[in-house]
Amino acid sequence: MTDVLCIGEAMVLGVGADGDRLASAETVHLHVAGAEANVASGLAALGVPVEWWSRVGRDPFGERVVGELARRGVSCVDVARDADRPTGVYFKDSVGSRTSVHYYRAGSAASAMSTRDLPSLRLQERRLIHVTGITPALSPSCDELIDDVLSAPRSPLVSFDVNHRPALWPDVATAADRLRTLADRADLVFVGRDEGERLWGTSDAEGIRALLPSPSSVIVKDDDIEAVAFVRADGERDTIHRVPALSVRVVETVGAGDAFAAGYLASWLERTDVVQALRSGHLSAGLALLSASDVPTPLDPREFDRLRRLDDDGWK
Ligand code: KDG
Repeated sequence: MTDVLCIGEAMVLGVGADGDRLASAETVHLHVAGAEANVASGLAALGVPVEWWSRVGRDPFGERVVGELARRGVSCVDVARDADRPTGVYFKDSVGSRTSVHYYRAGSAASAMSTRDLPSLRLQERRLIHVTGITPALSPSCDELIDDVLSAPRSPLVSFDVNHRPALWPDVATAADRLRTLADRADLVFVGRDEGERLWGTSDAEGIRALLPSPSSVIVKDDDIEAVAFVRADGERDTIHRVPALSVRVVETVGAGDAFAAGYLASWLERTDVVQALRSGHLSAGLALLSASDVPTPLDPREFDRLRRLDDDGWK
């Protein structure tokens, strides 16, 4: 049993070869992606023992998802196989620097995740559970599952990445209300300034923190500019930490947020200071930006450790 459990749908991802548009590509490369599985992969790459749980179809794509995640070092021991529903699929289509996302996941095996699955997940025996705002949008039973995970009496801490995916919600107002309620029940929240603007009409880091007052940590990301962490120890006021992002030659942006969460959480589990955790987040996100798939280009863990420990001058 691992200390960390990531719960959420993973899919097979298709991308046109050589950046070709899907409308005309003759070759499509297949990868495995899904926000929570991406975080699990990022954690495993940094040496953190981690399990991923979801439901997949009893089909070749389900096999591919589980096989690929296991190859990345993620434990998939209890993943449920569903003979009646397929594994979800999605495609990314890149046109210049813009990427559009096309989902084929309605009615997928993962959309049948429910509170009936909870007993087998042994939440109380974990140190950290990671979930995202994608799962509650997949189906009412998925929403109920995440609600229960966030309401469980806490010995495990729960981290929640807001991950607003407009295509999965009926409208912004529904998403705004639900995602704020769920996020405010987590212990640690990741949210982008752009999401704050879209959902709650504020892109200001302090304003977003004010809307999510309960979590002990709220990390507000501002793309390639910086990340700000609001961290509160019991009963105390927030301490605020800001770390600038790295500038890299971007290949593709999808998955960078998950990589950031993985980097941050890996450091946080080691109880490093907050600045180092933010730097780990940026490093991991930077490596994901260099990759056309949704997960970071691997880096030797010792080199990763050296980079995140650089002093302020070295970091800039
Ligand atoms: O954060 C990246 C994810 O969005 C991607 O891997 C696919 O899980 C996914 C989703 O629902 O968009």
